[in-house]
Amino acid sequence: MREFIERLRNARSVVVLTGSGISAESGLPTFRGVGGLWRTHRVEELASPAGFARDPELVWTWYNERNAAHRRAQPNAGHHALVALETRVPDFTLATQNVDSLHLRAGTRSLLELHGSLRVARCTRCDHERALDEHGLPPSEIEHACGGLMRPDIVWFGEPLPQATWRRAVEATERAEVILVVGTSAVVYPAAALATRYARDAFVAEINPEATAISERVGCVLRGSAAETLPRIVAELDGAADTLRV
Ligand code: BV8
Repeated sequence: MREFIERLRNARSVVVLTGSGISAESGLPTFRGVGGLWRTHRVEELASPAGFARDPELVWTWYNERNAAHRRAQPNAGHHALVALETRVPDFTLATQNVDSLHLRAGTRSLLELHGSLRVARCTRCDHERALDEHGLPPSEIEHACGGLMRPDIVWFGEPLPQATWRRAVEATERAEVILVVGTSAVVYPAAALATRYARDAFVAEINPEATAISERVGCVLRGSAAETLPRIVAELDGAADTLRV
């Protein structure tokens, strides 16, 4: 832990990669939590072009429920600690896999939403976009006038990440001296590669109450929750915290 704090204190370039675990303490279920199921459906099936083509209404029911939960949720101390960290690091980038907009609402400025967000629906045919409010998209509006279907503006399994966003994430990672991985099981690619393949000679630390697919490969594992651990890291940076347990 001490080495991590020292490296973070002296780092010019820092990348933080977050997953759904950072929003757990905002009351949002993690992506594979509850056995990776929503009702009787596997989340990987619903979050795919084939799942949407098979039953667009079912997929919108799932996303409308998640979208409403996102709007009810508040950013937690972990999201706010990353906003504080951003003010202390000259070259800071937060790459999130989450589509819940909580980093944006917390005030993170240098944010890359690798998998998009639920703020917008987009037509599969003409790319017409419309903003989504807390009610999401009613079934009657799934069919667009052009004959296409309105879909959530997010990245599904089997779809490429937005090129420019991904490129910026890789470039930030390749120049980073410290990479902090928070609240992800690190099984989804290419996002997880930011903490391994693209991490070059960065010092990688992980915050997670459980072991993940990359725990054996990182320089420092902080077994704990995001909402507890991140504020203590910022306090330690400011020289205020007592020594952090490993
Ligand atoms: C693509 C949006 C190619 C939708 C999501 C190798 C290389 C490239 C691709 C692949 C590859 N191997 C496999 C693939 C295919 C696939 C993939 O990775 N599959 C996995 C399942 C094996 N990848 C893709 O399909 C990607 N596309 O590669 O395209 C291509 C290229 C060119 C042309 C055509 C195609 C697209 C992947 C994006 C999918 N969309 N989200 C939606 O949200 O509905 S991914 C989804 O998973 C979410 O974004 C989620 O954030 C993300 C990662 O999951 P986690 O966040 O980690 O959630 P999980 O529940 O797993 O873990 C939560 C963690 O939090 C746990 O560790 C837990 O312990 C921890 N935790 C709990 N409480 C707390 C906590 N941590 C801290 N504090 C707490 N309190």
